[in-house]
This record gives sequence, C-alpha cells and structure tokens, in this order.
Amino acid sequence: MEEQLITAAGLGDILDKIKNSERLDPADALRLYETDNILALGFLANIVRERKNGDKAYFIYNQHINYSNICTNLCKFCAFGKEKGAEQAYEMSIDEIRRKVEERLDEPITEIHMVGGLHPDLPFSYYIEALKVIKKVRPEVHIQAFTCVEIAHLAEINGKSVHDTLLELQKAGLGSIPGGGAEVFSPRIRALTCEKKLSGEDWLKVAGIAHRLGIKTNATMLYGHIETSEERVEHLAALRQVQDETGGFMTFIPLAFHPRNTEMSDLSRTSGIDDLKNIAVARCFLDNFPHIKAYWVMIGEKLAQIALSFGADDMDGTVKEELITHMAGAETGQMLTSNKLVALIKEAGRVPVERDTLYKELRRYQDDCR
Ligand code: V47
Repeated sequence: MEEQLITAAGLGDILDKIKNSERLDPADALRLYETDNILALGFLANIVRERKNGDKAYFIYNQHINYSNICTNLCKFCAFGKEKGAEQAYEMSIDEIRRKVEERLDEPITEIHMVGGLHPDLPFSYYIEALKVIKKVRPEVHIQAFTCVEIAHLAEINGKSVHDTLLELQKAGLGSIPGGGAEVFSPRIRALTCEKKLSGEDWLKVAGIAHRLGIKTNATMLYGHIETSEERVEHLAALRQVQDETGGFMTFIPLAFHPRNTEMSDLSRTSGIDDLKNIAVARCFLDNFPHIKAYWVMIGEKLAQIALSFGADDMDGTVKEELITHMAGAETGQMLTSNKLVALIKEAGRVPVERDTLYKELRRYQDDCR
C-alpha cells in the first residue's frame, strides 16, 4: 500500500535506496523537499527512524537558562538579542544564575541548557564562574552550554585557541554544546540575515574541534524565512560531511522561524507541512545522525507528537523559561511536565524514554502508566 503511494509520488527510486540503506544524494533530498506528497515522505522517513531508534521516543528533564540577551550580532531573525543599554536588555549575575539553579533543586533535572547573546564586555571569567556555580549547586547535572558561535567568541575574549578554550570550559563543567547558531550556512543567507555572525564554515570548524576533544554537540537549521530548498540541502550536506569525519553530532534539530518582533516580521510563520518536511527530509538525508529532534517549543506539542511518525525520535524536554522563541511570538507554553511528555509520546504510539544529554536511557515507560 505504502509502496504504491511512494511510487505514485515518483519517489520509488528513493524508497529503494532507503530500503537498501544507501545514502541519498543532494538531488534526492531536493526532490523530497519539493514533493507535495507528505505521507509518502513521512513513510520514507519513518523507515529510517524505526531502523535507528525502533519505537523509542526520547525526552529529557532539563532547565533552560538564558544568561543574557545582550548581543553584538543583532541578527535580523532574532527577537531575543538586544543592544547593551536597550530597555529590554538584561544580564544575570553569577548569583542570579546560582539562584535559578537553586530554585529547582527539588526537581529531577539532569541537564541545564545555557545559551545567551554575544555580550560585548562580560569577561571570560564570567563564563567559567557560571559553569562552576552550576556544578557547585548541582554537581550531578550535565551542562549543555554555549553554541559554537558563543564558543568562538569566548575563544576570542580568552585570547586563546578554540581548542584550548574548550579545554578550560570543560574543566569548569561544560559537558556538551547545543546546536544553535548554525542558522543556514549559505553565505548569501548569512549576508542577508546575520552578517556579523560567525561564518557557516567557522561554525563547522568549531563543532569539529569540539568533537575531536570528545565533546558532543548538536546541530540546527533555522528554516522558513528566505532560504531556498537548495540552501537547505547544502546545509544538511555540510553537516553530514563533518559527521562522517568526526561522528560527534548527537542530534539534528530543525528550528522553525518565528517572525514576530524581528526585523523579518513581514514573513509568515512556517506551515505544519514545512515543519514536517524539514524533519522528514533530515531523517532521510542525515543517515549518520543518530537522532532527529522535534522541538515542541517551536512547532507546538501537537505537531511534535505527529513528527514522531515523520522521522523524529526526540521531543527535547521539560524546558521552562525559554526566551528565544517566545520573544519571537511562540504560542507554546513555557514548560511541559515529564508526565505530559510521557502521555504525548504514548498517545503517538511510541515508547517514552527519559534520556540524559548523551542519550543514555534513564527510564523506559513501557508498561507503566505514570
Ligand atoms: O541559534 C533565533 C534560533 C537558536 C529565532 O541543541 C530562532 O538541543 C526561531 O539552538 N525563530 C537557539 N528560531 C535555540 C537552539 C536550540 C534550541 C533547543 C534545543 C537545542 C539543542 C538548540 O534559535 C538560535 C537561532 O538559530 N532562533 N531567533 C526565531 N525568531
């Protein structure tokens, strides 16, 4: 039945490749982006998803801390970053970061996800102290912090190489690196939307250096603004190439552009179809990525649930206090309880698995109904 659907969609040759675990080439990915048969695409992605992760759908008990929104890059797609001195600009002191962690000590949080803007004058010691204070209050927690863009900035203010800076951050408590700042690697897109930001090439270099030090990272792509399908595919191909070399990426997270309060607010929000497409194409093309995340904060919990049948095997986590997407108009809640995540996953016909940051299974909700 499904095979007929796929053949009718003109994707029979891609089905054969996927069945034989053959790598898709960029032209295949482009055809997948251009298909209007979302069910055929979903079926293809689901083959890869179930081959890699079976029926499991992961989530994590995490806490987000956005230590400062002051940023020198001021990207056109971002509503979070503010100039120093602007009305909504803020920066947390080390004590405030400590309090944020202390406030939630009664919750079984396993990961703290910490990112911020490129601050013009916080010294390198601030970032070291931030990591140390989190570890002091919550020694067992895994800190996933500072995007590759922030890492390059930290190396600059530290006056040392990315390699040596990462070693210092690791010693202070850095566990892994989140996937932000990748945006779309295309120089055309960067020139039009985030001209001051680290180049795509350099983002990939920082990720590679981290991987070679044994520091795992995530990868993202910000889609749904002015990028073309070709530019999306080039982005995915660049990630796949680095992953072939290092194996250090854990998960790929397509990020749906939210236009409100940004300099690109004339654009519409992404459609559900485009959200599912980005997940499904990534799952088919990124054959060397173990996981694809449907980030519920950006696409909503309902679509994230459906995405679990369109290639995604992870819904991210409990989150709480997310600012980057909410400042750009996200209508999703600020947090989900772990019970809610479990219920959403079960209802989608998958087996909920609470994981740690590095995808170690902490608890499988197979038969119990908690
Ligand atoms: O780098 C900025 C994006 C990213 C907007 O690694 C926007 O597990 C949508 O990377 N609309 C930060 N997106 C968030 C991020 C992330 C989130 C969750 C999990 C992980 C992970 C990483 O958010 C930025 C940028 O690409 N962003 N502005 C916007 N208006």
